[in-house]
Amino acid sequence: MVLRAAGRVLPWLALAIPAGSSAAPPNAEAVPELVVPVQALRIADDDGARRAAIEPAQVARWVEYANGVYKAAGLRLVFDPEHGAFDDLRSTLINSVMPDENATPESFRDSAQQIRETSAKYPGRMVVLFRHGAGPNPTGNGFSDRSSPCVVMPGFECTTACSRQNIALFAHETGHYFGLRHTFRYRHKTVAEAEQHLRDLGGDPAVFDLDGFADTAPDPGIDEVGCSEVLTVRLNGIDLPLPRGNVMAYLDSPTLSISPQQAARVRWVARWRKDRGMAPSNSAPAGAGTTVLECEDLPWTARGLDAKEQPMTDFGWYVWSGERQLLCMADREGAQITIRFQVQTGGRYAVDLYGTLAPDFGIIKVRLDDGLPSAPINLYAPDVLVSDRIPLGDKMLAKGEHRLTVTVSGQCKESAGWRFGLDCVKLRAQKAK
Ligand SMILES: [Ca+2]
Ligand SMILES: [Ca+2]
Ligand SMILES: [Zn+2]
Repeated sequence: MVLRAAGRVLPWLALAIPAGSSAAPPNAEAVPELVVPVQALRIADDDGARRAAIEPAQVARWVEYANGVYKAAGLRLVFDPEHGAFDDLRSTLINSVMPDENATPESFRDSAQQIRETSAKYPGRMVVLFRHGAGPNPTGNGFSDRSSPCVVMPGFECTTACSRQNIALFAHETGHYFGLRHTFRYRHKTVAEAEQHLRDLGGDPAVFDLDGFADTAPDPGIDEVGCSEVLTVRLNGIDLPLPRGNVMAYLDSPTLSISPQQAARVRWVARWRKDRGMAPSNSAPAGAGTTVLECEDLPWTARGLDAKEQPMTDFGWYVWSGERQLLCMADREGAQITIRFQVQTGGRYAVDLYGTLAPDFGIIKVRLDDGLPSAPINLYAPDVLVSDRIPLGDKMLAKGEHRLTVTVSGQCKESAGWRFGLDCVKLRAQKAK
């Protein structure tokens, strides 16, 4: 018996073959609209061969379908090929990128870098890369993730679900891009396989839940019922309703939608993306004259908290600087940490802090040397995300040692804790005035 851990956190690489077709249900509640422009790029190899089989009208159909699904989140994607939103790009590297469960940050490095550089050319837009795939035959799958700078898609007619063109694929990948996980944690071929696995896991169907949302049923992820109309499966005598009709399941349905909790998450992550140019990152390449100080590598002293270096590759690849942060495990207001760093060349610098947002993170204030504390910085997010650039202002920094003191100053009502994460500080040398 092979159990494929499809829900394993593989940032960027949430493989998707969802089923479904037709229109989405009407919007129930009125929420202020979040408008996101889509930038489509049709990829071919460096020599122009193996061009992805996608036309602007097909992108428009995928976008229209996704808009039906995400109307419940107040999200509207706008695709305007008449004004540059559809472009061609030659890159064998991007054209060949495929999700692979054996992928590692190292094996993905070159593709990730080129994908991020490409996406960065379209700030404020949701970049969608249509590529051919790794082999001579076109791929049918797509992928994205909340930490990804873009959505990666196949050609329109190259992807099928339940023997039909997969009109829901883009809506599904858009869900990943805006922070949604699958409804299932594992994939099973048959009901019997899921039954056995559930027994092995102790019998509580809650183990099948991946997304943490109470309003999406814990999905046993059974392939053999995907293209059926089965609404409930019985596992070890327990009747499990399937989340058929949910865009983040792999279950065929004439209509697809999102739950209220999914809608709230999409909205939150869409806001987070929009506020940061759509592709937030703590690890964008530093230009000349910029010094990157990794917080996890600097000496520190603390009062009222302990801190440790934390690898961040479980939460996203190539978005945290150095792929690690300094996790500060504060459990109360007033706890603080002081990080010391050296300035090699005295002068005026724009000082930027890059940190982490998480469900149990608090509100911090940051002080450089003996200066005034910053305005409160809220590090809460419903999922683990990068902060992107937090400007601390222009400062005169003399050659020698300096201190950055971070104090917990509060907690927003949604947060489950007082912790915080510091990724890096970037010092951008400013011209003398
Ligand atoms: Ca759930
Ligand atoms: Ca770091
Ligand atoms: Zn997926």
